[in-house]
Amino acid sequence: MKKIYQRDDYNTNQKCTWCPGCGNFAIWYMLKQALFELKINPHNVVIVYGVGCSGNGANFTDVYSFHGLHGRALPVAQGIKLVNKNLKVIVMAGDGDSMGIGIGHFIHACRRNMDITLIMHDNQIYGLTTGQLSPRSDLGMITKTSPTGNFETPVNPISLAISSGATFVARGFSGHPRPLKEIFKAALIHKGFSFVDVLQPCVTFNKLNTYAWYNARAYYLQDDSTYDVHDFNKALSVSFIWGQRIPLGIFYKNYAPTYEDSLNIDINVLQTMDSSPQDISEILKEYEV
Ligand SMILES: Cc1ncc(C[n+]2csc(CCOP(=O)(O)OP(=O)(O)O)c2C)c(N)n1
Ligand code: SF4
Ligand SMILES: [Mg+2]
Repeated sequence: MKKIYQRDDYNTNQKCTWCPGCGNFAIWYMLKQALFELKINPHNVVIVYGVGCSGNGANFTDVYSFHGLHGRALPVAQGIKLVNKNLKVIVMAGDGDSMGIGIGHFIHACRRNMDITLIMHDNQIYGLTTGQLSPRSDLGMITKTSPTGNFETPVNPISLAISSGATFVARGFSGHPRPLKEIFKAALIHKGFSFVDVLQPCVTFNKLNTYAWYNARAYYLQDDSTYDVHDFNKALSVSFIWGQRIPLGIFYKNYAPTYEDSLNIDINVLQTMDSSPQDISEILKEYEV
């Protein structure tokens, strides 16, 4: 008999270790809720995690999981998707992971357009390593590694994603869980690479970008009925708004063929390739001097 999945089927029996009040809770809860509402069952989902506080979600979420290296979750996810076209492949990674060490992978994932969703836990700081500057930290921010205030221009993930060719680009806020869930659902059903930048307060180490700070600035692009998500130039221009006002919602959406569809190879061949250790001694002999 076909199993009917319930909300709790997406949970393991492990207790969450995030600090009380952390914005990660809403991201975790709303992603599970979005999957449940879309009837994407746990056994059809793979989440690849980077190393960071967000990565600890691997312990609490009962879907197929791969806890990758810091900055390397996207390439792992792409490999999984390439040979398992029918799985829903999601990446959960921090702002340090995605915009620092992994920024090269981010740009290539955007332009490659594989059918993967990247959810970036954007707390504008390195949380797991206890509060160092991240490439997303605002100018002037005082952290352990910027005692006189940050003087490096922050990376703008939205404009980078749009200009690098991502076909779905959105921003949510973990202080607004219901709209966040709708954004997740739109990202998950999008065919192609979808990127969701989630503003996620780190209540322990980021005392600047708090729930109140975001709440005072956030507004939704979709509140303007004339906003056209297919307008590339408009999306790029609003992506630069940050400061007194912070736009949320879907910035840009478009259709382009996915990498895996364009590649047009028989995936069954890849799945049956012999991956056991091979004897390469004969090949190595060719390089002997
Ligand atoms: C290759 C590598 N470099 C550095 C580290 C140390 N490290 C672990 S998590 C982290 C940053 C975490 O920040 P972020 O990605 O924003 O995640 P958060 O903890 O804020 O969710 C770093 C530098 C590592 N684990 N591996
Ligand atoms: S350190 Fe920050 S990001 Fe990490 S669990 Fe605590 S509040 Fe959340
Ligand atoms: Mg972070």
